[in-house]
Amino acid sequence: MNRRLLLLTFLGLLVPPALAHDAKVGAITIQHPYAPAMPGAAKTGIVYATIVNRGDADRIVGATTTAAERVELHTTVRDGTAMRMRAVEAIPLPMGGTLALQPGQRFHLMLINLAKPLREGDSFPMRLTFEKAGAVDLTIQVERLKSGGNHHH
Ligand SMILES: [Cu+2]
Repeated sequence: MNRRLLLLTFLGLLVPPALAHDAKVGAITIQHPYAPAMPGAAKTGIVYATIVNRGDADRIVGATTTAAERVELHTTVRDGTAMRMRAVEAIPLPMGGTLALQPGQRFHLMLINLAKPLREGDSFPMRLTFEKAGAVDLTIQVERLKSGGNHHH
């Protein structure tokens, strides 16, 4: 490999756009973190991502962002015929497993009291903290949610 190609690789310029959005900390890869665009003046938002863990079990123990007053770790629980969200202290990440923080799945990240509405095309920073792997800084892209998502708020 010549020096120029090596340099480009190092700078990440050869990484396909779809992969450039991922973040890594230790054995954990955070794939495509995004927030659905919200209609009107919604004061809450959601952050989704797929988290792939090639190491030991870990837990998400917190998240912060400048885009909202606080971030809660949410689980969705069935309550009779309704689905309700509840804040939890941590979201478990199985050893060598994948955690889908996605519409219709068990866990997601909730943005409480947004600084401004989430509009398609915007992005904002978020720091996600794992109990063992530590903190990782993400860029969350605001995207229009694909059909099929039916998260209730
Ligand atoms: Cu929620």
